[in-house]
Amino acid sequence: MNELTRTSPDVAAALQAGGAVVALESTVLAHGLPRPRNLAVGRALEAEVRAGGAVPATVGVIAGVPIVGLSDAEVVRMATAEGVLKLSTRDLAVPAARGLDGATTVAATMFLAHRAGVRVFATGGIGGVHRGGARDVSADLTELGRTPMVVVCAGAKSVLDLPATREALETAGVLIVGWRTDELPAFYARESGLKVDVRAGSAAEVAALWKAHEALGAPGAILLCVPPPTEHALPAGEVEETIRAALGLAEREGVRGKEVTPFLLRAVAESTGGRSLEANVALLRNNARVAAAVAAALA
Ligand code: PSU
Ligand code: MN
Repeated sequence: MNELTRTSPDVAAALQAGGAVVALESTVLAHGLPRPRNLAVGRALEAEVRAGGAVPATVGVIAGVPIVGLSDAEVVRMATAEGVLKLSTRDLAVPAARGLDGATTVAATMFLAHRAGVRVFATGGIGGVHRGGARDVSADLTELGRTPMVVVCAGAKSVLDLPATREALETAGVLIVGWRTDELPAFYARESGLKVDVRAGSAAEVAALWKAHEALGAPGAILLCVPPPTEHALPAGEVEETIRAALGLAEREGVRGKEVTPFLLRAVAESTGGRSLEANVALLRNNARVAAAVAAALA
């Protein structure tokens, strides 16, 4: 790492010892989940990683310093402060130059965590190709194509164009691995009708894939897609209906750019009476558990 960024002492020590470390993002805390639930979830994700025998490294920018391994006080700040920026990789210079706080998306989290030496990262759903004619494509796809890490997710967020996102992942050179499934999960729902590239049945299998990927010097990520837990997953048909309504609302209100994803997640949570929020939290926790197991298998 360079002098602009900081790795917390416990994360640095774990990496030094070749131990298991799991990166976590902060945009989901600052912008993806409602307050005050967001803070509880941030802490719960770290606890899941620890329970799985790995060290959590939540990533974010505090007063201009990108940090891999936020302290609890810094996680609180991400979850409660006003005006926390939403940062993709291209944005990192802005808070760094101006001393501002910012939450890192999948892309920026990968960029920082990889440079710190972290190999496994857990999130909820990655960004991707949005529906409609705006040609809104998340920079998560670009980063996934160039940064070698195991990224654990529940697929791409259901609000996206999933077939187009799947194609874009292929073009970017991202291997899509299904965790005990042949079907790409669809974030809130377990089914998408789309296939993964390869199935893995255990953390050891994922670790073997990763080791081969690394030994080959392959540039991009391995995207490990874990279906949301059955008890909280929403039926695919219901998800589709609520998303169409949310997209119509976004269109009418003229929502654009980086506001789109948080807006849609909020709208879907409202129209499902909070059930989509429970699915989101359950899949985040589940992904943290799976990521810890993968990190432990790699350590
Ligand atoms: N997963 C969640 N909730 C979220 C996100 C992921 O369960 O809010 C965030 C991630 O940080 C991801 C971002 O990188 O949404 C994508 O935003 P955009 O579509 O604007 O690129
Ligand atoms: Mn976008």
